[in-house]
Amino acid sequence: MAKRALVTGITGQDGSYLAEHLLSEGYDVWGLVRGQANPRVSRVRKLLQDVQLVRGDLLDQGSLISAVEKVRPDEVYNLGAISFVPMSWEQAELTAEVTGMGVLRMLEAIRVCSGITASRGSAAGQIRFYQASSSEMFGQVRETPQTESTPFHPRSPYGVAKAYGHFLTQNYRESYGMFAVSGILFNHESPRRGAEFVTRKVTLGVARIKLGLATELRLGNLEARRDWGYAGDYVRAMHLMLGAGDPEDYVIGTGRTRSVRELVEAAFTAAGLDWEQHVVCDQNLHRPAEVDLLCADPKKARTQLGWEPTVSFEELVAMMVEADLRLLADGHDPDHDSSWP
Ligand code: NAP
Ligand code: G4F
Repeated sequence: MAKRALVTGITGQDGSYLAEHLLSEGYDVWGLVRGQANPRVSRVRKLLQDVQLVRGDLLDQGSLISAVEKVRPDEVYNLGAISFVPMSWEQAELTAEVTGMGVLRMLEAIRVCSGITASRGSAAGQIRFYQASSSEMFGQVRETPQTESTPFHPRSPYGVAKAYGHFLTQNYRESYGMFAVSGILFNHESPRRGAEFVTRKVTLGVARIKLGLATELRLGNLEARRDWGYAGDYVRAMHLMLGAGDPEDYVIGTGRTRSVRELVEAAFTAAGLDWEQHVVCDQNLHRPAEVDLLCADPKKARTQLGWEPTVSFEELVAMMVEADLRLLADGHDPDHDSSWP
């Protein structure tokens, strides 16, 4: 019988790539969708026609229990979150509820539906759980590159909420013997990335300038460094983690770090433009507290899971610029609020 996966965050970047990957592996894929008239649901229906949808919200414990009861999944991937770091300062409580407490609610839904108690641990055939942890938890980094044992020093309410979800996942593994793991994923991008994140903001900005739809691009801190990879590669790692013999946490990244300035140079160059003629640095787009440097050490994932990234930084940037040039040339321009840093 086909394995069944339940994915929260199905309308997001990673949800779409993960669903495609699991479908290609022969899974029955169910996506959790929220809201009464969520406009992103119709996009999922078009893009992922073989995914079945179930209603639920990470803010609503009962809805998660109902979803797990209905789907009876073999695997749950918890990708749902308020995932944009600047929003977490403006709506810190909502971020704590969705990105942090949402993990507790999902784990509890699995525990209750599986009949797991402190005295009666989980049996074979248990539901396997993946938590989308983040390199934002490392924050003000204590060492470089960052590994599974690097201490956390989160710099945003988002990072703090992710650290809570991370430790809770570990705790449910230790307390109840659940197969519950976290992937500590570094930044990963694609043509499906939200327009508010810096890579997509830059590639959309480049495409608008190239097509004569804009003349400048306003950005914040150009010196921050990130370890950027391709989302399609990273969802394979999520699946490998749930297929492993033992439940363990893994760092997933490329092991190379670039500055926002290098990203900007690469994207403008890919379109034959000179970035210095168009990029405006705007102090209002700087964050209250910055994560200056992220760089993964993905050795454990390489040696234990056989995971390797396949798309280089240059290929990723070129792929995103080309996709946005095509998108805009076809008359589509994803809305974005340029006042977000
Ligand atoms: P994304 O595109 O922002 O997607 C976030 C998803 O969360 C959306 O599907 C959204 O659904 C859903 N969501 C928001 N509030 C919800 C709620 N109350 N109940 C249920 N679902 C809710 O994020 P992504 O880039 O795909 O990232 C996936 C996960 O990985 C997130 O948890 C993110 O924090 C984490 N992560 C991402 C990266 C990265 O570089 N992309 C790195 C490390 C970790 P709606 O459409 O209904 O809003
Ligand atoms: O693209 P960003 O908004 O991503 P950030 O904050 O690193 O978070 C992403 O990666 C995390 C993993 O480390 C995920 F957990 C999280 O959910 C999300 O996917 O910003 C990247 C860097 C920052 O240092 C920011 O200050 O780019 C800098 N930046 C400079 N100008 C900008 C801008 N970021 C945005 N969004 N917009 C700007 O104008």
